[in-house]
Amino acid sequence: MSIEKYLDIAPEVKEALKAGKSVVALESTIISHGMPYPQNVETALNVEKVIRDNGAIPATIAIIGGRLKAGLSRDEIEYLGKTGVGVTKVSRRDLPVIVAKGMDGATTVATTMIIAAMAGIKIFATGGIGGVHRGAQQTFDISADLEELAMTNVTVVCAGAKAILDLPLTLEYLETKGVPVIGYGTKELPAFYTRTSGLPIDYEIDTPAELAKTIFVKHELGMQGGILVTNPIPEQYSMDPKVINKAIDEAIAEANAKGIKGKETTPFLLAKVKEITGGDSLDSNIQLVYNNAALAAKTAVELSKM
Ligand code: PSU
Ligand code: MN
Repeated sequence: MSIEKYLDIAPEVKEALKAGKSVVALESTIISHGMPYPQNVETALNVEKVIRDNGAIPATIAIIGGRLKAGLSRDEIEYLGKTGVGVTKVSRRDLPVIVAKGMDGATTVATTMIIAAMAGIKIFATGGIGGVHRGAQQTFDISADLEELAMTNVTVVCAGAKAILDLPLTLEYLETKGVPVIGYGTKELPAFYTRTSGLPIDYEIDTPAELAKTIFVKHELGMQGGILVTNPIPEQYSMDPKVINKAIDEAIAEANAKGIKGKETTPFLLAKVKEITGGDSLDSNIQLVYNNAALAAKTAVELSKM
């Protein structure tokens, strides 16, 4: 069986891959569940442009009518953004069911990595990853994104993780799973809305060429699994840590009071934080995605030279 039985690679993406040119994958849960309409669609289209401006071809990933898609049309992006949480959020465990049923799905970091790897795309840019939730000692709520980073050969460029998660435990988990965590221009884990969580990470890399070399070496060594690149939000868009941490604490208290669980937790917290900060957090969120897309594209360009 050829994977094309299930996977549609957009012609432009296919051509770039065939020619050994640089391609950057993008996720779709960030469009449907991570941001409100119409900013989500606007951001999804702009982020593709940022990737082009930096010399690579974008491939936004989703599931449409049961087809795995690497590269979406404008209409498909518009549809996912407008439908929002009405589209199924698809992580690893959901993927085969949604395909078998011929349904639509927005792909999380985990599922975007799976489909990117099937298509032969090595780098993926997003905002924040899922991780170990606060209170996971009781709830066992650990995002499938972390397991995926342990096994699937795709480099994920993010702005760290939101403090809706237990960041120290998220780093411990990644260490156990053997996932290299790299700070781009920093030795401290960025906390999404702010440039640092104060938590040390082992490796700092300062150029796209050096990042590409690390990806290349890992591949040549035949080591399975991803690499997590954490790229701090640009200074001018970073938020006041007091403001954002208070909003996050309130959001978590409300989620607990309402008994929010499972796959609803992350989207609930994202929406609540945005509501409490009156949209400021959304602006920061959008800007850091552009910043990650630019870095992923530059790294993909360097990687294509190797
Ligand atoms: N964190 C964010 N923004 C997001 C997500 C996480 O700051 O949009 C989305 C991503 O798609 C991520 C998913 O893969 O939530 C994680 O969900 P869960 O915690 O249910 O695994
Ligand atoms: Mn979860």
